[in-house]
Amino acid sequence: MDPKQLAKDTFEKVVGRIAEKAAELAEPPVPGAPAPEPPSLEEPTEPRAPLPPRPDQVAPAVRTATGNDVDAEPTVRAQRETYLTTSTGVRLRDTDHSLKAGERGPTLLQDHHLREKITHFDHERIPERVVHARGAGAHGVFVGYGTADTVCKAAFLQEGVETPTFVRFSTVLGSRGSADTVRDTRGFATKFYTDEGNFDLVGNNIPVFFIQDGIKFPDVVHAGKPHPDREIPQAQSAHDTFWDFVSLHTEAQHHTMWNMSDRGIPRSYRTMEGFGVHTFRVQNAEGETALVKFHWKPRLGVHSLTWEEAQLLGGLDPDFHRRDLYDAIEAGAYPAYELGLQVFPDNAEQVFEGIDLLDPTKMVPEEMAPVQPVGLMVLTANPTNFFAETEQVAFHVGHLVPGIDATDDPLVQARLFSYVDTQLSRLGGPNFNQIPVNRPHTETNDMLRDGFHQHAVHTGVAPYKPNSLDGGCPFHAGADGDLAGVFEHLPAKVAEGTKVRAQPASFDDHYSQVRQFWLSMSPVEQEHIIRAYTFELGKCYEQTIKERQLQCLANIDARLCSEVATGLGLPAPEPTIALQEPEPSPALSQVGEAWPPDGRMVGIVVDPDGDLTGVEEVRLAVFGAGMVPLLIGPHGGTIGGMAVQRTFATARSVEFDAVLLAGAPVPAPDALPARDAKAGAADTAAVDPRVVLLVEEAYRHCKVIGAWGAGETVLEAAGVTGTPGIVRGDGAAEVLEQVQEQMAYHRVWERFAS
Ligand code: HDE
Repeated sequence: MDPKQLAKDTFEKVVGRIAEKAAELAEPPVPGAPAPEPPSLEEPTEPRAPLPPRPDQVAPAVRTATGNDVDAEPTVRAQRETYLTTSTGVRLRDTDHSLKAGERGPTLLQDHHLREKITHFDHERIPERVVHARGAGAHGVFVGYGTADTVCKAAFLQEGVETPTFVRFSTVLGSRGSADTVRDTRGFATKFYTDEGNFDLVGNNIPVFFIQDGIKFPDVVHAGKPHPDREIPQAQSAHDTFWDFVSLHTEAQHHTMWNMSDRGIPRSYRTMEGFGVHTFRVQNAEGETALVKFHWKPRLGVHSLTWEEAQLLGGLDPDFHRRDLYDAIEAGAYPAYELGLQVFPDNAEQVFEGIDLLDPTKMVPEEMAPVQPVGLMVLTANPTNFFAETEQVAFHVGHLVPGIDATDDPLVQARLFSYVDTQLSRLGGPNFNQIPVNRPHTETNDMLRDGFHQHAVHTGVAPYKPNSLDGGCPFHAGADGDLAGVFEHLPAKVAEGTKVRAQPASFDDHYSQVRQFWLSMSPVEQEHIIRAYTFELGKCYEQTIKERQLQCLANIDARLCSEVATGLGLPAPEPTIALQEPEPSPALSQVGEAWPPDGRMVGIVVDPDGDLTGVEEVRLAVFGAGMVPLLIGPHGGTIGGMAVQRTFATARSVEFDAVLLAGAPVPAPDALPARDAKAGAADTAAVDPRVVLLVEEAYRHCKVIGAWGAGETVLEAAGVTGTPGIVRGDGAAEVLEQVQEQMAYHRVWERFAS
């Protein structure tokens, strides 16, 4: 069947099932909807059972520590008792006063409840991930198309097989509390709970990496993290140690170029590609092997923020990407990604068309090896508890299933060691695979015993092999001749050689693909890259580092180098290598294609005295088109019976993909500069100045703006008349239709100054 049709059918099948559940809801699922039972104003006097998870949430499946299926709802693990107890289930009468020797006397050591409460609190934090500390997770389902059968026998890729998944998106450099929209690489890690055991695809949103050998990972991370003396800057690459390293260690230049491009500031986790980066070896049912690279293609296309949006969001909504992911799922706009494979022959050299497949600083352009779709993942539910799921999920590149194996890429080889090692200290012992979110959905029999937080209650006496006391169990899988579902490393010839600390000569080319990326960008994207380098290097203190990086840019492209040099006030050096002229790869550019509007955020400015019928009409139409309407009014509560999601005080243009103007609201009572800095010229303005600012910014950030009736006067007040991406019309429906058409291109690209 045609892959496009397969993708459509799969998406509709999964989403249709959820839609049936959502139909049971009384209200459309606007993000931020109140809990099913509103809290009482007074402190409650009667106990009631804890509320169930919200409709958009699920918890990990209920499995025993050894992977056995338990026929129970995930809430069975939640606390149910309505009266306060100790952690050992003893009911308590008072948790507000410690036990003292007299009302004014000293606290007694005997007070177990006090000590239990405080001790547990003291240990609530675990070490954050050394990289990728900041993340957001979601549950999903993956459906195989069966198209991978010719190269890979993994069961989860077979046609129609549904596999539960858990995904964690992350930034790399920042601490747990850092902002989401910083310029950085993003992690895209997926755990597939397959029928053959867990498969983890622990990838990034950039197809190449900074280093070719895992032994350099601590170096690149130390360089990117805050300076060790003052611990600044947080979650940024715009500082001396980062540029010091990448300008000396020039194999990092390719990844750095991707970081400086719009890929470094994604609009949303929903509009991000994912890449397995390394080449993997796969095997089909006939035993034939091939080399592959994994790709995730977002259904909504690749889309990024502008740098100004990213910076504003860092202050206005540091949780922007998290919120966007949760809100989209809550609103029923389920993020979806197609899994694809680039397939290469498994030849002895492990080279494809001159590209060394073991060098993780190189990619294979899609024009040379098309990405072949093999399945679709839809993210269907938010986690119920951040810590239990998103924080405790433990990925590992070594979690492989039959038919998929790692290659000798020296980066993945080091990763195979690192992930277990880091979980040991992060999750406090070796039993982290027993944590609910990590438990496989297959039964385990691993002979691993004891250790901190052992949840399994093993029977038998012989967790060793060979044994006779437990009847020789567990038997080696396949001992009965049935090799189905048995994992074996795939046979691969190892080149004979001497023990060396060295790398192949093919790893020495650090620039040709960087230049190819640069040449593949549209003029707008090239402008963004020039500005990004100029900003980042402009934040460095050391002149030498800037000069050294300019030398690297000269080895990529003369114009790029000279424009950045001008911004830095430095001379542009000549290249030290002969520049190659690679074929551009159009697939690398984000500009030019049209994408479905699903889940895009549409801000609707409402004037209480304006066209409320039009607002109601357009709100439902936005929902109907799979987008999320957010009403922006002069005050909270409701207007014309419709809930207001944002006020002029709380809204900022950066969170919307398009803005609709349903009226021209006069300055609201709180449009006072002393209360809201955005309300600059309130005393003289005819329209609330915060609405004018919203429109000015939406215009500057090249978003589509639609207006009808009195709304058109706001366009005039903001001075944004008659240019591309401004839609005017007689009524709401007509305007929305055109707005939606233009939103398909993500931005009004023509509006960017060339
Ligand atoms: Fe990771 N990486 N990494 N990495 N990585 C970790 O594991 C490491 C690399 C990636 O959401 C750590 O559990 C080494 C490439 C993601 O939980 C740690 C090397 C790619 C995540 C670790 C690499 C990644 C991590 C930190 C060089 C893209 C977040 C906490 C050999 C293909 C997973 C943890 C999550 C996390 C080590 C390079 C992706 C320390 C040694 C290349 C998405 O084990």
